[in-house]
Amino acid sequence: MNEIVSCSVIDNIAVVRIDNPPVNAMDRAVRAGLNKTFSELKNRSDIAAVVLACAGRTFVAGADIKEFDTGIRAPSFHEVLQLIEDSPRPVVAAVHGTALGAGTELALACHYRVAQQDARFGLPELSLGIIPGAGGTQRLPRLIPLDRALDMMLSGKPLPAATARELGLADALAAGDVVEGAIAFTRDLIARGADPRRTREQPVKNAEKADAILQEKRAQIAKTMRNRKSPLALLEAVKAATELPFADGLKVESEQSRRLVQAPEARALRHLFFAEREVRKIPAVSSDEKARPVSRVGIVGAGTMGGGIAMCFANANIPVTIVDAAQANLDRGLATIRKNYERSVTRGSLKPDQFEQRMALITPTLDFSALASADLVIEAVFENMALKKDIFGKLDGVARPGAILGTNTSTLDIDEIAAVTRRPQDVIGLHFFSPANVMPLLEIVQARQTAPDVLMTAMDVAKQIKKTGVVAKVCYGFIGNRMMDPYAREAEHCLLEGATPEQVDSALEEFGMAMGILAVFDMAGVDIGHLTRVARKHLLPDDPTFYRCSAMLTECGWLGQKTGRGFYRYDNADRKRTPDPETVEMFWAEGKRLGAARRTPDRQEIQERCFYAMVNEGARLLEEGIALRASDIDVVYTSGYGFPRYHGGPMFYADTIGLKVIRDRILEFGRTFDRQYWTPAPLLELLARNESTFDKWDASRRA
Ligand code: T1G
Repeated sequence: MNEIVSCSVIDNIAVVRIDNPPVNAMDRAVRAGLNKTFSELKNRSDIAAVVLACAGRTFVAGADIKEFDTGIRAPSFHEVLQLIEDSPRPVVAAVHGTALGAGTELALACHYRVAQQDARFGLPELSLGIIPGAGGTQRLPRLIPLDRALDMMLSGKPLPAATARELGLADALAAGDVVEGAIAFTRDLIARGADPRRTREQPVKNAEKADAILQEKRAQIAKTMRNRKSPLALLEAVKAATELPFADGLKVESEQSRRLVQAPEARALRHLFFAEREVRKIPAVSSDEKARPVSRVGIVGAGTMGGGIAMCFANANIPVTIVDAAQANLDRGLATIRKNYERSVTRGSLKPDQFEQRMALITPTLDFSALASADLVIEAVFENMALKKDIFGKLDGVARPGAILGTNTSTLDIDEIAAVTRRPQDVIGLHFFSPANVMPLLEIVQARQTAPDVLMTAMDVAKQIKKTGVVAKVCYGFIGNRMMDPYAREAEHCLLEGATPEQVDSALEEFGMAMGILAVFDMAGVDIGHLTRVARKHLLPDDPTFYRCSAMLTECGWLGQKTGRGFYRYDNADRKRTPDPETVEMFWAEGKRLGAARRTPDRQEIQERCFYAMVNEGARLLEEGIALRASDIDVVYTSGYGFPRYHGGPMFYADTIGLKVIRDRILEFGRTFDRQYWTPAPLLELLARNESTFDKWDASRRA
């Protein structure tokens, strides 16, 4: 077993190496090892300088996030970083991979930094609901301009090495091995008699503009990071850097960090960090299962979804053949793809040569047999079972043996689709979310006969195309849409009782949802949901108020943005929603006719009815085995449905409210509304009675 922190000497240069796989997280063992090593080095007169490097794939990628819940034991970050910064001889950081969080802070405490050309520096702590807690808020603005330092910490976006070099965060770039590059750089320092250059002794760059810069960032936070505490705490710490001596500024940073680390926002974001890695672990698939290679992909259907899915693969440098029955559809589909890429080029997120390279990877054709060489074919045609069955029947004859056949259906029974083929073991659901080239969520739906290696291949493909793949079993709506049903049912029912669409949506948006569900329906088309309910009317509750508002709007042809009115009016070119008194009156009159009690529910009740109905359905999904874990449901909702990450997802949020509170409130709603909707799911009842949580339920199944 390698030493976690080792030291070797080359000539008169000490090379300190951290080796703590998988990402060299700066846990207690690393901190203790650095403490011991640098305590010894400071007394070694034979050492003229030190290079600090990491083994493996990356320089330190942060603190050990698991330690936040167990407590950061001595030696502290500050103790270790101060010891390094106080080193009597120059210390040079050799940075490769992704130096994130404490990794960048460790590099900042060194006197010089040499970066591999493809290395990146980052301070993503805000994505965990905390702020850099190892001096980053105090040292970074002493090396790079204040506004750039704030942008880096507020966005959490990694800084490429070349930019770091331009800004003064890195002193040199290494084209080859970064340790060799750092040693050469260090030799030159020694030859020049260079002293340690302590970051803490540098002045904050353009501190004179601090007030104006902080003011601008405060306004930016108010607009783009509402309801969050960590961004404002970050500004406080950086403000201290511009006004106070280093040691005092460090105290402000530590105080702000302490307040945040156990706050609900940070706990929720830490939960999601691990949940988004847990989703890849599929108990039914043994780790020695081998994924099938996927190097060529076929898409059936050149509509919005088919085109967006094709872009996902082209973006991952995977050739994709897109088939449609009509040339006009292919032309329109390719034109849309081209327009999407052109927009990215205009925005600067895509280079022109990349645009052409990606377009060249997409081959449109009317010839269905062109799919014969694909390793994976994804059907993305209209939501019609007969059409999908026809396509899978044809695919069965055309696709090569071993090819995986995916369907992008969001509502139809995948077992039924698989049954028309002679290879049901190769059939799987791949439910993308519109716009498919943007939304990170991919529901991977395991049909009854889907083979384990097909499931594993789908998870690998998800990672290849940078999607968050979550496994679901077959049921109506899988995980996301199934839980959307009761959530939106309550939103619409509030309208029959006297609430307005604006009251309902603003209650949901004040909770933190990216968009109120009624505005979402107007954007997607009110008729879309209505038609799926008409198609499965025989499965729906016998309740005339059930989604009655969507039905009325569809009957009137008021389908939302595409017709200029739906739950709201959209009279302006910017498609901004405005209240529509006529539809509100129509809903209220219908509610009266159907006997819905006139109640005008307040913000808290709207939130409780919508979210508790969602959570209750989530508990049912867990009981039925449709979702593997409660944390998987949280990933679905924060990746694909605009659920605020700082609440951790519906199931984590339910745990913070308390399952007993939710169960009791559901029973109260059962006494006020239709009991068929307000019966606590057995799992919710059980956990509430045992004063347990969904998180503990997950843990019990991992054990
Ligand atoms: N702590 C603990 N475990 C971590 C970890 C971390 N910082 N980073 C990764 N892991 C685990 C991860 O759970 C997974 O485990 C395995 O490593 C591979 O990760 C004081 C307070 C570095 C870009 O936010 O962004 O420093 O599932 O699957 O896709 O101011 O990991 O295999 O058991 O993600 O190649 C700041 C978090 C911390 C960086 C690599 N740092 N990590 O991505 O692999 S706060 C971060 C990442 C901080 C200081 C503050 C990514 C990665 P398992 P992976 P990857």
